Amino acid sequence: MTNAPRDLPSASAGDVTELDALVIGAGFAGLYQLLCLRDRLGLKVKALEAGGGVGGTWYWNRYPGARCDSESHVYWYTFSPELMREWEWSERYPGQAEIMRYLNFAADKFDLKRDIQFNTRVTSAHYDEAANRWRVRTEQGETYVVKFLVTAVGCLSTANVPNFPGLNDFKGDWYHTGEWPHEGVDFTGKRVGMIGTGSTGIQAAPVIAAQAKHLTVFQRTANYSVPARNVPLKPEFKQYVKRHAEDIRVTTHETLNGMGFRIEDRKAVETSAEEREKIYEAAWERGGLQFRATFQDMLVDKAANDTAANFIKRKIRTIVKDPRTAALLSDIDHPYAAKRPPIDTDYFETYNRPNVTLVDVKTAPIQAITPAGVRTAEAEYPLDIIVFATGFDAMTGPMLRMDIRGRDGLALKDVWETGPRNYLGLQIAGFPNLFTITGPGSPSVLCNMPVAIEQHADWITNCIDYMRTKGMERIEAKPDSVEKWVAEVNEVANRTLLPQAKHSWYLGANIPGKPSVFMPYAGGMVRYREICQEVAARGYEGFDLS
Ligand code: N01
Repeated sequence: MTNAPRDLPSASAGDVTELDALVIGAGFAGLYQLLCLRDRLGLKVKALEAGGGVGGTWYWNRYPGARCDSESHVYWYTFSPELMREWEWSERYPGQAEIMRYLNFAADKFDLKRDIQFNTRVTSAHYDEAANRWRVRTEQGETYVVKFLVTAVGCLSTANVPNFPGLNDFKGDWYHTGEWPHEGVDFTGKRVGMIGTGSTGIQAAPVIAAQAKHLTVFQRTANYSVPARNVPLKPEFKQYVKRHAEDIRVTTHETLNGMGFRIEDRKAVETSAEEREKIYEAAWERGGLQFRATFQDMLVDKAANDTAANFIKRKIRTIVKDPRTAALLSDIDHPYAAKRPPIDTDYFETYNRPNVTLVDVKTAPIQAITPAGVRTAEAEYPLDIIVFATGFDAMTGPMLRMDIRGRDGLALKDVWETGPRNYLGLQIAGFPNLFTITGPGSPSVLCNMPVAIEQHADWITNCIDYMRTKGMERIEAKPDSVEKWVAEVNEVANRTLLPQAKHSWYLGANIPGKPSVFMPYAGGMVRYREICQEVAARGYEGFDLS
């Protein structure tokens, strides 16, 4: 690393600070982008972060049971062999607290915190065409004037609390999992209600149930889940990871979703029922997202997918003892993995506890939060604590909650009124010099995130470096490149079963009024990386450079 500039002063209300570049966010993406621009390019750059520390998603999502579903040996930065040698994960899947330790370790190792301003939420970013600068304002009233603006705001950072009438009158306490109190929540002796059975609810329920007097889970859409089979890592495996860190990195660049395992070449529909059962059984025992990789036709052929779906439904009915609860949990309306597939520790087993009740809010929806608890169309459930595991305004939400305006005052919320529109998921026409990391239109949430993040941050860094070398000041996606890319994103999604999960946040369907558009690029990380490389090699084809 070279060219680290001097310490930058921190700004206060009314201050105007001029920089080469500004990064919004200090999670996995923001930290690495800051490092690239500061230490590789020697730019005058800062990151602004709404949280009180680094971590992004992991800073906010401290709910009980919060753990990553990528295995730890692929859930880290790979840009620094030294960092890979120095860090050692303790479990198969890293938990929230350990990920926070890791990100702090990385931030300290590369001395990043001195260029991050914490507790600083960006409210607006307006492009001034005459000056070719972005004017970025914060909640505290500071202004940053910068040439390049990079959003590293995460895909799942805008908490969705459904607009139930009466929430303000609830006499107990309520929390959204994505904005969990740092001091934790004591469930001892409490009647807890949890709304939502996505990845979060599925992780939280067993941990809450173990402590609470009673847990009532309000389920609208039943969900698949496969055991994670988390374990402490053995010393031999830790040694293996150290010795093979580079090979593992290469593998994550060769696999469809940036994971450490490959999708099997066989087809479920061409495998005998007996053989399939053995394969699924072995995958169930091994645990984790690898279940999805057992057959190559699982996400493209409904008949193939049905074989996996039926296997999991049978498992649920075997595990859950009460037949009515088992029926509700296994009445799943979408193909397996068409929604983000959760992995769990004792989720279905939790329903065998005497202190856990499942309430179906599909047939009898939640009508209101009352002072005493939750009222559905059928009954009222008295509660001391309500946990909203109700997800996020995903992918576009974090961008649209800032007032972003491009050339001629063009508002991003208008450009994206019918769904996100960009080129390569990296740039929006009409918004020069604004880069977005792992937003819509890129593999992002369909990929192991650190892999997607490093690819984006490296591409952006190389692009800015190229512009500097060529003496160029401005880069902007061409409108026709955006048209073609949006069509490509739709087309590749439609070749899969993914758009068939109608309630999925991939489609924005969880937010009332949000346009129903499949947001991430489903063509796979390998193909996406190639496209981005080709575009760069052809002098940033599809962009206007001036
Ligand atoms: O959110 P979700 P999440 N009334 O949107 C329900 C990542 N993640 O926080 O399906 C009643 O998936 C909603 O019901 P329905 C991962 O990418 C990763 O769980 O809309 N219910 C659903 O059950 C994941 O996909 C990890 O019918 C309502 C739930 O709330 C993403 O984050 C761990 C409702 C929301 O599920 C989001 O997961 C955790 C209403 N009005 C999260 N509104 C790991 O790495 C919503 N729901 C392991």
